[in-house]
Amino acid sequence: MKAQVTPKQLARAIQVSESSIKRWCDQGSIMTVRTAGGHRRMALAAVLHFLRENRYELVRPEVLGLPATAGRTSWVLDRAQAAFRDALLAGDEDQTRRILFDLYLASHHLTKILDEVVAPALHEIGERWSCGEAAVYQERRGCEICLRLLHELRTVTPVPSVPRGLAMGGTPEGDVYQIPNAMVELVLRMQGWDTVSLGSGLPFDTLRAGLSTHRPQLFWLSVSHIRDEQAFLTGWNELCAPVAFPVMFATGGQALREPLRRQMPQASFCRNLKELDAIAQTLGG
Ligand code: B12
Repeated sequence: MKAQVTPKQLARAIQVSESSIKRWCDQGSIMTVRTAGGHRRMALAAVLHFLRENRYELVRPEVLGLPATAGRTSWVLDRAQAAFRDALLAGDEDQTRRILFDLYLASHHLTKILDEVVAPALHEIGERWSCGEAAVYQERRGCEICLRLLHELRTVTPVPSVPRGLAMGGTPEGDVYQIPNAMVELVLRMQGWDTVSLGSGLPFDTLRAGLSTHRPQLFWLSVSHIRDEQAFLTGWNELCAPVAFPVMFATGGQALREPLRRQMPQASFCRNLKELDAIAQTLGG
C-alpha cells in the first residue's frame, strides 16, 4: 500500500481529471501536504476517507497499491469477522488491512466494523487462547496489528475546525488493555469530537486531575480488568465527585458486570460502540 498518493495517481484510480483532484486538494476536501518542491501529496488513509465520505468508486485500486479487489469485496459482516480473525491469528497484516479498508470503503458504519468484526475476532482469539488453541504470541501479535490499523484510521479522522466538544478518557490502574480505549477515541473523533486519550493503567487521582484541568464535556473509562473491586469503586467515586462544569461519564468494558454497574450511577454504561455513538450524538456540538 502506498503511504502517500499523488493527484495523478488518484485521478487514474478513480477515473477523474487530475485538475479536479488538485482543486479538491486546494479546497481542503482531501487532507493534503506539500513536498519541499511544493507538490501535492495525500496520505492513503486520507484518500480512503474522502472516497468513503463522497462515495467515489475506486475503479483501479492497484494504482494506489491496494489489491485489485479492494473495495470490490462486499463482505457479509460475519464472513468478514471470520476472515479478519484468521488473518490476525496468522499475523497477516496486509489481509487484515484489506478487509478493514474493504468494509470502510463499502461505507459500513465504523461502529459496525469495530463492534461486529474487530471485537468479536479478538473475543474469539481470547477463547482460543484460554483453551490452548492459540499461542500467546499469536494473541499479542494480533493486538499489535489491530493497534496499528486503529491508528491508521485515527490519522484519517481529523478533528474538525469546530469540534463537537472535548472528550477525554482511558483505562484505570491495573488495566493494561489498549484496543477498546483506542476504539472509543476513534468513534468519538469520527463524530467530530476533539479527543484526548490518556492511555492505559492510570490511577484514579491522575484521571481526576486530567478531568479537572481540561474540563471535557465527555469523559470515558474503558474497564477490561479490575484487580480490586472495592479500590476500583473508591477511585471511581473520587473521579466522579461533583465538579463546577457539565461533564458526562461514559463507561464500557468486559470487567463492568451488572452488580458493579449498579454501584456506578454517575455513568452511562455502553455495551458497545454503537451505544456510545448514540449517546455522544446527544452531547456537545
Ligand atoms: C488481547 C488481550 C489481552 C492483552 C491486551 C493487550 C493490549 N495491548 O490491549 C493482555 C496481554 C494485556 C491481556 C492480559 C490479561 N488478560 Co486478556 N485478553 C485479551 C483479549 C484476547 C482481547 C482483548 C480485546 O482487546 N478485546 C477487543 C475489545 C474491543 O473488546 P471489548 O473489550 O469487549 O470491547 C467492546 C465493548 O466492551 C465496548 N467497550 C469496551 N470498553 C469500552 C469503553 C467505553 C467508554 C465504551 C463506550 C464501550 C466500551 O466496545 C468494544 C467494541 O465492541 C481478551 C478476549 C476478549 N474476550 O476480549 C482476553 C481476556 C479479556 N483476557 C483475560 C485474562 C484472564 C487476562 C489476564 C488476567 C491474564 C493473566 N492472568 O495475566 C491479564 C490481565 C491484564 C491486566 N492486568 O489488565 C480473559 C478475561 C476473563 C475474565 N472473565 O475476566 C479474556 C476474556 C480471555 C479469556 N477468554 O479468558 N489480555
